[in-house]
Amino acid sequence: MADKHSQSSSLDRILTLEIARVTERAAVAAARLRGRGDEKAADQVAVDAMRQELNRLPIDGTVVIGEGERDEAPMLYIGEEVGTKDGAAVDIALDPLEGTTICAKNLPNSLAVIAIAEKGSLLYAPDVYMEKVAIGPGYPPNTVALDATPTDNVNSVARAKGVEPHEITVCILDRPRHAKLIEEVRATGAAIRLIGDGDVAGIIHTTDPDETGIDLYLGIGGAPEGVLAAAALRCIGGQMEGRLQLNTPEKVARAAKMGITDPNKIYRMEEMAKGDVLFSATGVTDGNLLAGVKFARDAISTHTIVMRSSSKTVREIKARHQDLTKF
Ligand code: VTB
Ligand code: MG
Ligand code: MG
Repeated sequence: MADKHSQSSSLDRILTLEIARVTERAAVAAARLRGRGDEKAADQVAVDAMRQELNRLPIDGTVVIGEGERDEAPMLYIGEEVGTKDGAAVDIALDPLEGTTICAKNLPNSLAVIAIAEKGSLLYAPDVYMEKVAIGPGYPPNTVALDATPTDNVNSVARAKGVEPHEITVCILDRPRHAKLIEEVRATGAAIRLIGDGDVAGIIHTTDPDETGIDLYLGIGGAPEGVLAAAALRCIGGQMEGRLQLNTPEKVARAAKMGITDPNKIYRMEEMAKGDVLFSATGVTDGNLLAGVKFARDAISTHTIVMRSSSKTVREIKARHQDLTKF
């Protein structure tokens, strides 16, 4: 009965598959509002659907990375308890619709994402910005670092991959705050994939450069998204560092309330997501790794990646949902 997984972790192995349903449901709900220019509506239906499905899971869960504080987020707020309560005590990081603008414009790579981990294993990050660097698996340790310059990171990845810097592609969020970064990366000769939103996807894309064309992720995005991306990389393999952008006394104080004492700390991937972690992402719009939701007369199709850090199993689930009354 007790296999090596259930002995080494409080996370039930069955959850690894159950978790897929949670992001599938959120993705289908959001996909119905793709391309309608209404971010809020798409986000809201994804939140509703994810919450409903999450409350069916046999877990005693607490949202630690969610839609915001209780006052401003009616559902899936930080601190909200979810699940049926008869099951493992777990912490949950989620983003029912990562890339709301992408979804509203029906552009590539919006996702429904969730990570479930043993209690206390996810960084309780405030909703501030985080500077990030990430690469996929197969590189020697410390190939990239936040303390290194972007030029050094590009050159180091190129060297380790055995190619020239101009043969490397770096994914960066298209934001005015990245003007200097973009200029410096271009000066190395590397190509840049500028994305409008969706850095969880951008970071996951570094794990399969042959498929996505992306080798390295650099720049400043959301801290909640950073923890979610770290959870994903823990499962697939890769390297990542993150530094919270606590650039005002108010942010430093907010972070301190969440237990963060060193505002300049560089978090390694293993510090943002420790222990055993389950991760699931379902494509909402078509993307480089995951197909978006497809609607047909008699079925809805979804494409999901589910994974677990302790076993490093990565599964892709292409589902045909034929009982449409459920959606
Ligand atoms: C990024 C991006 C997200 O927030 O994390 C971004 O990947 C950071 O905030 O999809 P700004 O938009 O203010 O730059 C999102 O765009 C939305 O969660
Ligand atoms: Mg969200
Ligand atoms: Mg988001």
